[in-house]
This record gives sequence, C-alpha cells and structure tokens, in this order.
Amino acid sequence: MQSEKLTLVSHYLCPYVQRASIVLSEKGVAFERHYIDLAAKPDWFLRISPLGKVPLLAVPQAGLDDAILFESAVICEYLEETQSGTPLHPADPLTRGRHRGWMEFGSSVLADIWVYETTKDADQFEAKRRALAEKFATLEQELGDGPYFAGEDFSMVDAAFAPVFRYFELFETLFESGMFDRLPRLNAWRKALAVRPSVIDAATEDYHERLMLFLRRHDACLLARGKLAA
Ligand SMILES: N[C@@H](CCC(=O)N[C@@H](CS)C(=O)NCC(=O)O)C(=O)O
Repeated sequence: MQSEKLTLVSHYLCPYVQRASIVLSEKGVAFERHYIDLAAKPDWFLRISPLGKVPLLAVPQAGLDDAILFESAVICEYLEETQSGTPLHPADPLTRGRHRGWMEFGSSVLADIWVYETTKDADQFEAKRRALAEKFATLEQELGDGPYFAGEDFSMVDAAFAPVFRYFELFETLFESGMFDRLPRLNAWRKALAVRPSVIDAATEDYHERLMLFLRRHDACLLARGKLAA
C-alpha cells in the first residue's frame, strides 16, 4: 500500500476507528478513510493487520510501502507526538498517566458494550447492563464542571468516550436502561461530546441505520427487550 496521505483503514461501526478519526480531526490533519468489510476481510488487509483488526493507520513513506500502525491507543499517541495543533494530553506526567488509565477504562466499557449489544442471553444482558451502570457511576465521580472530561479542554479521554456514548443515542431509544439516571455530570458530558464537530465527523450519517441492522443481524436481546418495552 502506497498512500499520499495518512489513511485510516476503517469499519463503519468501529468505535476504535472513531477514536483515531476524532484525534485526526482535532489535530486538523487531512487524511483518507478506507472502509473494509470485517465479515470478508480483504487479503491485502490481512497481510498488513497483525491482529486482523481495524483501525490501522497507513503512514506514507517516500518511495516505499506505507508504514502501518495498529491499535487505536498507539495511533492516537503517535498523532499526539507527530502532529502540531492543540495537545490532547495534559503536560503533567502524572495527570497524563491518569488520562491514559481512563482511556483504558473506556476500552473496558467498549468490551462490555460488545456483549450488551450482541448477547441473546437475558441474564448476560442484565449483568452487562449493571456493569455498564456501575462504570458510568464511577465516571460520574471523576467528572468536574465540564464541559469535557478534564474541564474546558477537549482531551484524549474525550476522544475515547465519544464513541461509547454514540451507541447509547440509539440504544436508549430502544430500551430505557436506567444507566444514565441520576448522573447529571455524565449526561452533560455526553451532550457536549455529541455536538463536537470532530465527534460528528467520526461516523457516517447513516451510522444509526447501520447499527440497527447490526442489532437485527445478531437478533440481540437489546432489540427484543426494546420490542417488549414498546
Ligand atoms: N484494541 C483494539 C481493538 C480494535 C477492534 O476490536 N476492532 C474491531 C472492530 S471495532 C475489529 O477489527 N474486529 C475484527 C476482528 O476481531 O476480527 C484497538 O484499540 O484498536
């Protein structure tokens, strides 16, 4: 693969891709997106993706094949180190370390969401609903006056959580989970992230239709609970 610009190898629904896209946009970097079908991974993709996962960032190298970065956190850190624009990590090493920890916390929330949105097992669904509610309550304790995770400035932690909250824009219309009850700071944070241009641009306009199709294909409990509640 020889690209002219940074290229983000993507999937329409992948939250980790959205993280990288948000950071690229926040840094004002011109980049291309290349969407692939994860249900039928192309050979060229399997050759360059060690884990067979998106996102990948293809970094042009004069006269050579692109250098490939994999893992969203690594891609975000690389962009932070190489691109000008407002830093998205705090300057203080201790605070930066704490932010990295919260990004990992965001990844654990995404792992819970994967089960929550795909399971057909009602007990597992309820266990994940509780796990997510507990994690959101933990986050509520960590938040200040906002509008973002660390106050006035948008940070990597915001980029990590915006794709988390995007899921619930649809999920909560299907099934009122109660997860966001009595969490005023978290709800204000969700709202602030949802209108940020970099966050809006990280997914296509038909994201919710695609997500709905995904839920139907999995015959997910979330959808059945929604139907029962309707
Ligand atoms: N830890 C990885 C997770 C990436 C990931 O799980 N990507 C999913 C799509 S959201 C994927 O490519 N799955 C394909 C597969 O596992 O076969 C990251 O942060 O980049």
